[in-house]
Amino acid sequence: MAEPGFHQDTLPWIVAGAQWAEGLLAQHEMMAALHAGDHGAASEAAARAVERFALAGRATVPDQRKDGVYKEDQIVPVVGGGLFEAFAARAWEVLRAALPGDPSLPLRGLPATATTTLGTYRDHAPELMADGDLSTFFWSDGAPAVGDEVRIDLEESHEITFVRVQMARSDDTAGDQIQHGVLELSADGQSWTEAASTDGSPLLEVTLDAPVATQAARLRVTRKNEGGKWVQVREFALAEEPPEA
Ligand SMILES: [Ca+2]
Repeated sequence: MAEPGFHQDTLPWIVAGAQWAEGLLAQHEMMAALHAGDHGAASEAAARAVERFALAGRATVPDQRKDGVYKEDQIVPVVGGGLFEAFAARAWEVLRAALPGDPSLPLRGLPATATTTLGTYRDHAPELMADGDLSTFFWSDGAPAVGDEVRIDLEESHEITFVRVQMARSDDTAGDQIQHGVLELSADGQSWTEAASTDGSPLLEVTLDAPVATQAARLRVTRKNEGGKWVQVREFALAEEPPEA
């Protein structure tokens, strides 16, 4: 393409597409190694896939704002129309079946039911917050009001030490999310104790000092979103142990 401006404008998507491809190829190697019974090679390939997917998930597209202010690195380049995420999620489940303790596996929260006071946009149903799949997400059909919440109820009470809420489309780029909220835990689903609050990041991760008997958790809106942003939640997970670093 003999058009330098076009190349420059599309470069973030070209680079992200290449990183996705490298990650998916590493997952392919991972599955081939599992098939051959070589767990060491599978684990090594899985770690490489995690690295490439993390690179592909970075915000590398600049944003020319309505106010005319140009900002670098504001938007995650979306490539593959969600198919790459779907393939990656399925490949991780193949690894989980063979090597459930592999550190590259995405954290899977304790079995839970997800609900919300918010309306649902299209088929982005609340249960997609707790299906262990980062490629699926709940999406509200409007901006949240003060007091709205997303909530999960565990199938049974657990002593938990770790909570992770993954909002918007990536862990490191703000988007549709609860901008101002408190994370609350409950032993009985009735009375609540504050455990943390949001800091503007789409990723809310909390490691508790000591295990807390928990039946339910919710992220409750305390102030309106700026810009009338809606809410996306890819996963809302509780775990007894934090994932390995
Ligand atoms: Ca999900």
